[in-house]
Amino acid sequence: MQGADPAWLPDEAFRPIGTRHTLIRGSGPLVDTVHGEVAEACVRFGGSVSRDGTLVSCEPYDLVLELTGTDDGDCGEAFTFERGDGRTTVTASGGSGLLYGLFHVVRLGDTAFQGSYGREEHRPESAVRMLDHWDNVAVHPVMGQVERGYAGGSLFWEDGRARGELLGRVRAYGRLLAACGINAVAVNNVNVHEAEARLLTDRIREVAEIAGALRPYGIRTHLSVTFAAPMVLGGLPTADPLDEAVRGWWAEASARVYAAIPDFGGYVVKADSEGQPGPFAYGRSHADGANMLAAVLEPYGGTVHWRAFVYDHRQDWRDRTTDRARAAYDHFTPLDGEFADNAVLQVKHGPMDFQVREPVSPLIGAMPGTRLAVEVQATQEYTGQQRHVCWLGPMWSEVLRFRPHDGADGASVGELARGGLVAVSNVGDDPFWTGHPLAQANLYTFGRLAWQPDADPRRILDEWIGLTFAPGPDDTRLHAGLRTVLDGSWRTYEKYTAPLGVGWMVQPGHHYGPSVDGYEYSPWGTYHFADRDGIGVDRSVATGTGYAGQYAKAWAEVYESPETCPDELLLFFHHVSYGHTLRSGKTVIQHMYDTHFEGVEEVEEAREVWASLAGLMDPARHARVAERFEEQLRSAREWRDQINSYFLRKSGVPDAHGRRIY
Ligand code: GCW
Repeated sequence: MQGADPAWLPDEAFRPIGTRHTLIRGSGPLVDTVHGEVAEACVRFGGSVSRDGTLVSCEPYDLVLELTGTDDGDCGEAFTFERGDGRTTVTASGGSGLLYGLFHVVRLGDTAFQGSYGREEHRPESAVRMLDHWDNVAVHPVMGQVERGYAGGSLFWEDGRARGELLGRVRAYGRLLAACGINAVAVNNVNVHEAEARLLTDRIREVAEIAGALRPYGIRTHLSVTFAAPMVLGGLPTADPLDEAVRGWWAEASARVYAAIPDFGGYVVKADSEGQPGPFAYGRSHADGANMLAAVLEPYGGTVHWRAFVYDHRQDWRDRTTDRARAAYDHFTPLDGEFADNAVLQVKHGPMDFQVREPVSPLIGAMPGTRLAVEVQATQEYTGQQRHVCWLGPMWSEVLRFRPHDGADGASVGELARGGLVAVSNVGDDPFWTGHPLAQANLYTFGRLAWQPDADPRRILDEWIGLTFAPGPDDTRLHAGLRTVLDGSWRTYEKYTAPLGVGWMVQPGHHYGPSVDGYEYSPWGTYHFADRDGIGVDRSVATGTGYAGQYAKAWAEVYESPETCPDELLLFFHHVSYGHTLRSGKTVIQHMYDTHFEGVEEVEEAREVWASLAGLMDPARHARVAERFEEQLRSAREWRDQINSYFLRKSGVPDAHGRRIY
């Protein structure tokens, strides 16, 4: 798309294919997409492409892309890859598989055409690899066009309408997503306001247009709906999920949705959460609510993604017995086994809300009879809002590799997420897609980890760098520089913002910048309990909220005691004195001072490294990041000085190194 950054699909990435001779066998819509990609590369670079053996060149083919089944737009996402006798061959039984195979060849570049490879089989670990857009159709008075969006306006919606004129951009988005393995997109915010509610009914045509732009890249479209739809759209007196008229209304609405979008993916529902309507109002359970929607979607092969983000957002900060971290587990584990097969319970990866550091949600692994999807946040609400560099690959990878059950043999989170992996999208109508150009790495990494949750995130980062920064004379220096800037950036961010598992020390409302007590006396259940002696939340079973006991035995024991709890989560699980000695040997307060100074130093260094890369890439991209580094550094210093000053004043303990604290 003209004007938009090519991200990880620059023209150059297609040179190895575009200079060669390719044969494509099979037919169908996704095979057409594959053919279009190869043909365009050949026009650009002088190679050739034939279909179904119609030889246009007597030269042998370098690449054969062959569909062995039918391209009916359904599943079939696996592909094989091999190379022998000077020919590279990709086969797939479904159109999506062939498309993923093509992008595999793109990622390998010239090496796909060198040497020989035995037959490799590639298939995604997780069948649903989804992005949720928190995009509003009408500009919301507080949240704007995109809730928690840091990349400009919405790709899909503008001022109350679908962006018809920009559907080319949506198609380009679908192409980028397919190239990293994503196959589902929910196109509107889970907080469903008035205009957005109507997408389900009289505005379904607009959703169908978006679906039409994403379909050629194997992406199914999903919609967030309000649980109160039968009332707000259908004029019924109730939205009780067990009421026949309510069920009938949903069945009819869904029939019309599928008439407009035959491959529609299903509904995403945020119910009884932060003020959204839900089944509680009728004395019904979340399983009742989810199953009613699952039943109406079932005949069409649709899925309901039911979010588990249910907690009391009006709690009294004086009440120390209520612990928000417990909420999802307490609400949902009693319902295990009750959810329909096509009802997926979508769980945030941590028990709170996408903080810089949280333990893995104890719900994951505690509901063996339920299909769970795990949700992460690519949009950087609490991780620098795409003004700070913060590559989240290592965090997500830690979560996905975590084994909730006792013993090393238990399944990992990646394996337990049978209902798929979901990220809140970080994309908007910004020319770089993600505001901060380096935030593209988060989107790419999510897709690749969703495909293979145990993949090494650093290899994915290298892959992203290799694709995005087209070959140049000084590649090694450029790539090394990019790796330095990105690799440790999440830990750097953690250092200056969120010590030892304390979250929420952010400005209320918009969540950018420090405010140590911003959420301390609020109704949101988000406290650090710092006083003159110590800090942290006692979530032990023995003396605290009992949250640690929600984990399987081995982890419950680890988290129960400050002696065994990992340092990085100490203050999430325990209230300790400032003089408490960490496993690292430092005191809590000295750790706080040190990490805040280090964090800022690391930003200064990264900024220098970035400056040294000028001239090695597109100047606009370099300039955009350089400008964001200025803000990151300013903000990191502010964090350092506010956090250090606050805790020096609270504790009265001076910095062992006598550095300047205010
Ligand atoms: O992180 C919080 C955000 C809300 C969001 C909510 C959710 C869409 O601050 O903006 O609402 O989570 O996940 O539903």
